Amino acid sequence: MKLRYGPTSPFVRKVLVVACEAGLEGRLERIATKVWAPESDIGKDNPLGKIPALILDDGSVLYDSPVICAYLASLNPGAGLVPEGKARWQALKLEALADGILDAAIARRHESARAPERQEPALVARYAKVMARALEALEAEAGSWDTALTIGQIAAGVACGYLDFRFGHEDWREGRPRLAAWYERFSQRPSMQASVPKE
Ligand SMILES: N[C@@H](CCC(=O)N[C@@H](CS)C(=O)NCC(=O)O)C(=O)O
Repeated sequence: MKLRYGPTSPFVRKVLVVACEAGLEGRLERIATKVWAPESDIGKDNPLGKIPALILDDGSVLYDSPVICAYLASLNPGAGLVPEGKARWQALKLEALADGILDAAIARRHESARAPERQEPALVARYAKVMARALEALEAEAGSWDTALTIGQIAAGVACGYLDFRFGHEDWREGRPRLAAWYERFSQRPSMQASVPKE
């Protein structure tokens, strides 16, 4: 399998952590991809022009990251990353929540990077509010995460890692002691240590 990859993308990182936790990392060949380069060919694999995209051995392509993660998890169901029954929907919902933090954080960075006269402060404030609210939702359940590892926790850990990487000037840990303590442990996992984002 080939992964259209970038070293700073949190969605790619989520896929890498899932692959590692499922014991599949050795089966992923990374293809470095610059999505923002005008000459980028990512569109031939993902019409949405985004990474990650996973090229399977039969040449077919999977995107976006929740689909790729579910696929990788299905190759090793014993790892339980996408559990069965009621726990499945809790795990997938948690993944959606954490991915939503990333969507808002990335949109906020793009908005903040515009020339000051072209920025929409109301939009930046809205993204910041979404991030804060979603972090509160993570804090509310982080105390129960030290049991079985799921795709939801992986996504939550990747979101926390992205905030450290791109929003280090804002302390997401402040007032969120359970999430902070959980992330302290989670970020030590070999899968997380092996995928720390690099500029
Ligand atoms: N929902 C997508 C989001 C992927 C995404 O936004 N990837 C970013 C890199 S972190 C990207 O490729 N952006 C290029 C663009 O938006 O055109 C997923 O989960 O895979």
